[in-house]
Amino acid sequence: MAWKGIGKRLRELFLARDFGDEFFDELEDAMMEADIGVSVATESTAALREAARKKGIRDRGELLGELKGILRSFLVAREIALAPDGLNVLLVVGVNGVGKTTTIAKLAHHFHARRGIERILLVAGDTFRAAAIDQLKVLGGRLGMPVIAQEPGADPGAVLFDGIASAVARNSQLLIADTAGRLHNKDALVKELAKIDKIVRSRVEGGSYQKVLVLDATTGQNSLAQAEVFHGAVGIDSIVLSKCDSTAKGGMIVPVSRALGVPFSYLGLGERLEDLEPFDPDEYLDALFGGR
Ligand SMILES: Nc1nc2c(ncn2[C@@H]2O[C@H](COP(=O)(O)OP(=O)(O)OP(=O)(O)O)[C@@H](O)[C@H]2O)c(=O)[nH]1
Ligand SMILES: [Mg+2]
Repeated sequence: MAWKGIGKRLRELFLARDFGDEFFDELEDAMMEADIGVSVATESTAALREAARKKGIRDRGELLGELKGILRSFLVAREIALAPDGLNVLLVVGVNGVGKTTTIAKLAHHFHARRGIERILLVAGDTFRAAAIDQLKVLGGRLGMPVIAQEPGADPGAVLFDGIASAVARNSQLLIADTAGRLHNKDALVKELAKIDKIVRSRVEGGSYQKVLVLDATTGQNSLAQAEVFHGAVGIDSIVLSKCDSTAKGGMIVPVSRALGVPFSYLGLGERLEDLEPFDPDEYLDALFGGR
């Protein structure tokens, strides 16, 4: 993880000898600058100030530990769990360009290489662009996994329907489906997702059905608005944050986690199949604050 910009400023801040008003104001500023958002920055600074006063904290290590503890309480982290029997379906959603298709390939690789899942099938539910279908086919070829697809412009609900039937026929353990991130407008996107969701729900028996939202770390605080739209439309079970290898500040994990209460499961750290890591909240806070 290479969160830029905040570690240095916060480290310098925590070198201060005097934890007065100026320190707390600057801390709040630094957190906002790191994309933590106004409400979490304000609230956690106030809680820290109160804790420092009550406990008489004068040591910067202790103060930093206290702040990490406050932020840690907002974070939800959990890897995606699969049912041992039956078909598990992951529907991957998110706005265009965030890294959905790349993340699908990384997830498929993760479940195969690290979690011992043998029979994985990919479904090209983004029928909006021909290139999206081709991209998934290429990735499927590289992974040695079947890809169920129809023609561009096909009804994504029908593609999912076929995909699930095919997965059941092949006794697949895991199906990962792509979806379009861009439609004519937001309402069309939400409507289509709701329709796909209904079809998948009615077809999944046993196993599990989970919706995975991909957010792009470089999007910053706007991620929260995106997450709320998707969570409101279909309900999100798990989040993957892509492009954490970029110059992103990374702070948005805190307000998104807190607002949705949905776990962050993995971080995307590059474009290769192996570039996916489980989200570790303590490691994340250490990286965000530049360690102790
Ligand atoms: N550096 C970096 N680049 C990434 C990562 N994940 C995805 N990308 C790149 O981001 C771009 C978009 O990725 P896609 O997977 O095509 O994104 P998408 O959400 O499927 O896009 P649409 O299908 O157009 O909605 C590609 O150039 C990817 O290689 C990541 O973790 N790190
Ligand atoms: Mg795509």
